[in-house]
Amino acid sequence: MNDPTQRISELRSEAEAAIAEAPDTAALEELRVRYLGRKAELPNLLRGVAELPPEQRGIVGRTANEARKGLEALVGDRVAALEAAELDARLAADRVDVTLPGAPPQPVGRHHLLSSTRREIEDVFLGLGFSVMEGPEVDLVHYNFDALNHAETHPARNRSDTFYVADEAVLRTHTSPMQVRAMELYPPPLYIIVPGRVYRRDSDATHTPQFHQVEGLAVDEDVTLADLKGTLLAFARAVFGDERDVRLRPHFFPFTEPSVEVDVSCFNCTGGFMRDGSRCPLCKGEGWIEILGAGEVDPNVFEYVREHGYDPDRIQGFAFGMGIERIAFLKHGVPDLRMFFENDLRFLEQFG
Ligand code: 2U9
Repeated sequence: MNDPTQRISELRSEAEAAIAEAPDTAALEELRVRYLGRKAELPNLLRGVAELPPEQRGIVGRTANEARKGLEALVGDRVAALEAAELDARLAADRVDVTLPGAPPQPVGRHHLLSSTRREIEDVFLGLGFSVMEGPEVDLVHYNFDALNHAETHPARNRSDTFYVADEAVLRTHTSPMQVRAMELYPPPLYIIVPGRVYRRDSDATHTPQFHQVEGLAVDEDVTLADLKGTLLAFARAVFGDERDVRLRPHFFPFTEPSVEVDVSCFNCTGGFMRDGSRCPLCKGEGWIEILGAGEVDPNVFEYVREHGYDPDRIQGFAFGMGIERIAFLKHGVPDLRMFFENDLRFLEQFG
């Protein structure tokens, strides 16, 4: 019969060569099963030692045992070496240099110029003690026109000027309906501003069918036109610069009496003229720029909310309204109102 010790040394050399060459721990595990596993030849030989002739048992048993132990040790060493190499490779690949500067900030969005202007206006009036309220964009004719003292014949009531969604409901043409609602909700004193989207059937270079307003309302026992002027002067200086002045010109609005248009002194020139003596293109040589409308709240408006604590013989107030587009347009020199709504990034990215 063939010599088992011969076969054992063949197996041992074959296994040693394969183990030394194993590329990774998975391959090594396969080799371990192939040479040392339950069904492998070497362990089988060991198990069959008892059936060998007695003179062979000692030498075959010893050789096989040595081979098994040697291979097991070899596999163990190789596993440790491969694991160390794999760890080194992972560490090299994952290496982070903590002394490098952090990742540069990713570009994030910014506020639209109309949003940042609205917030800027809100901040000014919050600082003056006003609260900010918002209202519905679809409102009743009662709140949009009737309660704001618009005559039955007022042209803004026409379907050619205003978007009606039903006989008695419109897309609000100003944010004023919310001021009436606010008076129904809260008794005087009331100091609020109402920013929001409004709608008018108008479309050209200086009018868009949807635009934004901030309207203000202050009602107390003794708020006068002088308080209105002081409030709007503080606003004009906060938005257009400390050097500004304001002037009031008589005007007409259905909901205020007296009514005024408010101008701010031009921030592009001196008295209407540029340094080189030419006429200022912004104020057209006037020295003043119209920024908003205002007035003392008409007592007729208070009659609609008298039962909520607004007795026109006891209280009075001022109101004002401005277009956010107009404020942004003047402050930043935007050449065309439509640019606010075209969503051209070349325009939008210049702000915020
Ligand atoms: C109540 C009473 C009075 C709000 C006012 C104006 C004058 C005004 C325009 C400015 C430019 C509209 O956006 S615009 O076209 N607004 O001139 N708004 S007084 O008066 C009110 C509001 C609510 C209860």
